[in-house]
Amino acid sequence: MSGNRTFTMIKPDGVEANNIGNILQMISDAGFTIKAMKLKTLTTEQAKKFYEVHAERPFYMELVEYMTSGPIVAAILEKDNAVADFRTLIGATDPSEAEAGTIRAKYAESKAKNAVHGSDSDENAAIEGAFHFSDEEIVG
Ligand code: IDP
Ligand code: MG
Repeated sequence: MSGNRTFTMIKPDGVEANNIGNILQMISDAGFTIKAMKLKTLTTEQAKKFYEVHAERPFYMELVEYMTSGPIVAAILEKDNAVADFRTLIGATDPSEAEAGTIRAKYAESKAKNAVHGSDSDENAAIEGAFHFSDEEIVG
C-alpha cells in the first residue's frame, strides 16, 4: 500500500518570486493537508546532507549554493497516494518538459531553479520529513 505523506520545499526561487501563497494554494486545491510547515534558510551543511544522493552529479555544488541562497518553505503534506500525486502536481524537473498547469510549469525558472521539491518515494518522504521536523512540530 502506498503511504499518505510526502515532503516538499518551496525552493529559494519560489520564495524570492513571492510565490509561496500561489504554490500553497495549488497544493491545498489538489487535496493535500499541511501537517507541518516552516520558513528557514538552509545551512551549506544541511543542503549538502539533504542532496547527498546527488553528490557525484556535476550540478551538486550549484544545487547546494542555490538551495542556501535564500529561505525555503519546508512542509509535510498528507493525502492518499501522497508521493505520486504530489510528483504529478509539481511536474517534470525541467519546467520546459513539465505538463501545463503543474506547479513547475507555472512557477519554475529553469531545471535548476525549479520552484519546488517533492519526495520520490515513501521511504524518502519519511527520511526528508524527519530531517526537517521533530515529532512535536508535526500535528496529529
Ligand atoms: P527532482 O527534484 O525532480 O526529483 P532530481 O533529479 O532529484 O529532480 O534533482 C534534484 C534537483 O537538482 C532538481 O530539482 C534541480 O533543482 C537540480 N537539478 C537536477 N538536474 C539538474 C541539472 O541538470 N542542472 C542543474 N540542476 C539540476
Ligand atoms: Mg529527486
